[in-house]
Amino acid sequence: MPSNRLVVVSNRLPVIVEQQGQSQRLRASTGGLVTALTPVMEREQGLWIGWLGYVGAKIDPALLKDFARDHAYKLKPVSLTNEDVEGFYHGFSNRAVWPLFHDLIGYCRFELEQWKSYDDVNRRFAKSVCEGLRPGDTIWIHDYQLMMVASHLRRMGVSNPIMFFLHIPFPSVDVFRRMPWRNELIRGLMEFDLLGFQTRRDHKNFVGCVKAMVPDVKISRGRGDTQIEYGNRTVRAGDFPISIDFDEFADAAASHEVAAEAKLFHTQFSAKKLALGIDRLDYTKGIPHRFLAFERALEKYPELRGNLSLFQVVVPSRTHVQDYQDLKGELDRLVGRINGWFAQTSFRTRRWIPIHYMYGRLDRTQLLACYRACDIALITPLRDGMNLVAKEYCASQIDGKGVLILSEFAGTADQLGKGSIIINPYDREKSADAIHEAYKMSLAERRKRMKLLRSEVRRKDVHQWVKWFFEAAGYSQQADSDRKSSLASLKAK
Ligand code: GDG
Repeated sequence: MPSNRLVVVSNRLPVIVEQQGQSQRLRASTGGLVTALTPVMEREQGLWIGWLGYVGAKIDPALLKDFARDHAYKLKPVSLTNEDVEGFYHGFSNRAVWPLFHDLIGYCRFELEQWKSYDDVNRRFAKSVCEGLRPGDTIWIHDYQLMMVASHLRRMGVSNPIMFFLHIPFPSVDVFRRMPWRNELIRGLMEFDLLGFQTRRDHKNFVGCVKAMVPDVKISRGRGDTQIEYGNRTVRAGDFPISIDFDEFADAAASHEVAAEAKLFHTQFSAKKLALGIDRLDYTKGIPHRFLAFERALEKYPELRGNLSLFQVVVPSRTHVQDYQDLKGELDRLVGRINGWFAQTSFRTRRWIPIHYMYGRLDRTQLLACYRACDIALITPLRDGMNLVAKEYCASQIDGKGVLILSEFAGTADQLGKGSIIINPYDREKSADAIHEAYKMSLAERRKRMKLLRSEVRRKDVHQWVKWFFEAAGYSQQADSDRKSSLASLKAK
């Protein structure tokens, strides 16, 4: 075991428990954080602490043992009650922090009981970290559900290095001030040693909030990071845009299996070209705005009718929350209206359907096939920390023919602004023009742009992200030779 063990803490563990009659099975889950951290945890043989995602029956300990053997790192579940899930998760995390940090103040509900539940669950996560913590361990806490964990750890006497990475945006001081417990939160964040944000803007917003709300701090800018002297400690903040495993996506997209699926996929549509949208069901992703822009493009540019379809996958998410149920209803209505209208006006191209809408989840081969087969990707969130789908689309475009339309409010736009067509998702007219521009773009121009995009994603992949973050944290990763020998000894056991 490495002496400087990495302890990752996130709301959810990277697995889903499947109940099969009396027995249980662990399946690796998907999503931004898991995709990014799994290779790191395997390499570091770390410990991952989090919630299993369900209330009730306990997990079979043998399953956790098997997991550690097969994956070279360990899982430690934190249990939550129904009240915790309601107050901490559906409540404060998803009805206060999530909309506020995405600048969507109208969706915020601030409830004292939910804040108390959030703080209490954060304390219990901290307690779970403390049990079995070793002096050399480095703790890395992830995301907006766990912003108070460091302050509880410090109260419990933990002096180990504690790092934090925020996967969603950090709002400006004017927005953050709306939070009734803003002082508690900002001071809670000041108990981390290093805070990582997705973009420069998020990093600057955080520093702006500290300046405005925390008295007696001394702030100085270092090379790329900010140092904040706070009491007898120095807190550092920086920006580290998260990424994907480029080679893994590119290699998998080139496989025979994906190529065959991509070919089959395209033949199922009568349209010459396909635009793709893939999002979790979330009001931050701007899906209704996208549908309206697509509708406007079809109205304004008749040549698109019969020739371009939008394939939109919406992955069910937070379905307990009323705002998400409302969004689902709105999407159903919009698709029905747009498809119904164009079926009436395009009698001769009846086989053509403007929006193919799937409410569900694709398996990995299907996901990669979509990335390969679709001529245009519409990544148009109202606000997004980063958006890994944009990077995955580029990595999977091994023929280099696709066009990326990207919202200026996605964190990815900082890096991929050059090769993509940048839009403001609130501007329906210009978004419609962008769809038309992407549709008629020459092959040479598409190839030139996609080459640029792919080289940017390749250069700054997830391994680079981890390296930058660890360098800033002063955490030394296991050397490759140590890693291979310990993996070999693990497998031999
Ligand atoms: C948060 C932040 C930030 C999606 N549909 C399917 C599927 N996915 C996978 C994608 C991708 C992941 O889920 C989605 O990642 P995003 O980054 O786009 O979005 P969030 O889930 O909101 O993630 C975000 C991220 O954290 C990382 O820091 O970028 O801004 O909000 O990996 O591939 N996977 C499969 N089928 C699907 O239908 N198999």
